[in-house]
Amino acid sequence: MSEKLSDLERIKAQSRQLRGTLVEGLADPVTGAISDDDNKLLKFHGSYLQDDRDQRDERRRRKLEPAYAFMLRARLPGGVVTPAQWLVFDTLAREHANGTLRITTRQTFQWHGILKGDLKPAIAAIHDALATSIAACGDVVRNVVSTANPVESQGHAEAYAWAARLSDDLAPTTRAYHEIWLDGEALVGEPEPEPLYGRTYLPRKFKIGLAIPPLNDVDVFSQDLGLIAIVEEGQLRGFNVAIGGGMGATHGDPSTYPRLGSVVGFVRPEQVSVVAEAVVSVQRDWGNRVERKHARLKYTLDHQGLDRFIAEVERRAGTSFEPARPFGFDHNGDRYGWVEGHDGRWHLTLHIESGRLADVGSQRWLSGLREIAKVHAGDFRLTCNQNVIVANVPAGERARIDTLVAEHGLDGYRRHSGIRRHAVACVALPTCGLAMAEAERYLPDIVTRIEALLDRHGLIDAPILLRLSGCPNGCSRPYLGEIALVGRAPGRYDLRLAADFSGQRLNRTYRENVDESTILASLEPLFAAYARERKAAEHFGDWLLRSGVLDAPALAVVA
Ligand code: SRM
Ligand code: SF4
Repeated sequence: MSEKLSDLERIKAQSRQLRGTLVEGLADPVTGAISDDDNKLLKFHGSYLQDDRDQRDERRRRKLEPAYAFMLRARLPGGVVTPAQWLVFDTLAREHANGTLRITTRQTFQWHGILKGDLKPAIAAIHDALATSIAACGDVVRNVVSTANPVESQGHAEAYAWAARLSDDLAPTTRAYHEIWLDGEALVGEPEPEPLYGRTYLPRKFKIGLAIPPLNDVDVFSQDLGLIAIVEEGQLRGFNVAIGGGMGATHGDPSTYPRLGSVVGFVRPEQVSVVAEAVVSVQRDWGNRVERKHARLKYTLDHQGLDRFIAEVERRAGTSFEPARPFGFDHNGDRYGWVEGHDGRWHLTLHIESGRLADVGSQRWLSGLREIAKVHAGDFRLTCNQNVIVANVPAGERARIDTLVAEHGLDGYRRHSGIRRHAVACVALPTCGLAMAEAERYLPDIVTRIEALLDRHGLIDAPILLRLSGCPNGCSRPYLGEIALVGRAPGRYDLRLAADFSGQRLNRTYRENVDESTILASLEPLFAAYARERKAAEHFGDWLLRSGVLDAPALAVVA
């Protein structure tokens, strides 16, 4: 007897290419919500229903329905945003959402707190700005990420172009998005075919990221499909391909785990599209559609065997991988401040804590970037570390941008400690329905307390990667943090240590299910010893392994 498919497979199959009863549900004035089935389909359109968890108990007591609102996510390949788009997105944040713009760890924007009646105008506004939210969530190829500063050489610009092209090539083709959000003509008869995805799309989400060594700011080994650009003498020669990365896990279930992508070979630029499509299609056909917990590509590879998977990809692509080319990463963070591009234009990376652009006290980050967008003739780049680059600035415009940055309190990057500049936190409470503990809202406090310890040992400027996630799904890619906190329950986290500084080695659990005082008490002696014993330029994670604090070697990519 065959196993029962997951319920989502039924929902997708019956959805008429992602239509479901979304139109009817959105029009229902009795509730601020939509049905569970439609909510699952809505993800494919880049949105889903949440409720404000801070208000749950109070509203339950008052016998009110939860404080429902929608999260909306844009699809912005490579994180590139024009100033005109920025102004539209900013207006959307203030007029239809909760007054904030949230840069995600996949270099796009999320809006939170959109009421049901505002969702359609919000999506239409994104469309009018020549962007989209289709396939920003759901069992499809998501926003394709790429190194955020693709302007150091012609090769960098070409690599970014590949991110944009893959994003387009692998997007769903259903007209449902136009019908539901953009007043397109309603479907009559059978739904149109989806050549790549078919009726049931992929077994699970699928992520593609493109990195240009030595900068691994996209954490290329956490992607289902990672492309490592090989740029020689400024020219893009092709990509090393890494498959099967992923972060998500479930506490207490060893059949789920974070995994680094396996480097399987090199492809030339003209082979990239066909190979990417072959990887996606094999995962479509071989991925687990019974148990969603085991449906990501990483499990398909581990269950089917890497060699067998590669052979099938080569067969479908009609090409063979060449041996991987040498590459080296030295960093997976962002380079703050101004940097000059190959064409004489300048790029300013600003530190946006947890990616949340809001106006709070003297930190008027949302307004500041709006004012910059009004005068900026280049573009913006969102980064996978939740920061923003004001990109392509002529030398003569730098002073004007610097003034606006300072006026709005956006110049923290000049002053922040090493660990604060390298801290990433997922959204977690109050909007994330899966959060077990705080992350984004906890980051300022826990970093301040860790800074006090670092300062005591002369380490305030030491660059240390800190990642906070409110649950083991790992949206801040915590398994790649030199220090990471992974939420277990309110105020309790697993403390994980000893990833490297370039996203090529997973960390491991050092203390399980501990509170803040235990976290700080565990870190203090390690900082003291690191300050005493570290070699020149030795990173904290590497020292932790060399010193034997963590005895077994963590999983690492062999370059
Ligand atoms: Fe994530 C689910 C937020 C990047 C792994 N993630 C969620 C949801 C949608 C919760 C849900 O399903 O109910 C969160 C919405 C919270 C909210 O209120 O906004 C959420 N994920 C985020 C964002 C916004 C975190 C952030 O602080 O920036 C990131 C949005 C990315 C984007 O723009 O597309 C985000 N999520 C990631 C990453 C990092 C990455 O992709 O580089 C990961 C780990 C990499 C990976 O996928 O393996 C990640 N999110 C997950 C998972 C676990 C998937 C798994 O394989 O087990 C879930 C849960 C799920 O899919 O069932 C999840
Ligand atoms: Fe939510 Fe968990 Fe992702 Fe954080 S890691 S945003 S808590 S799903």
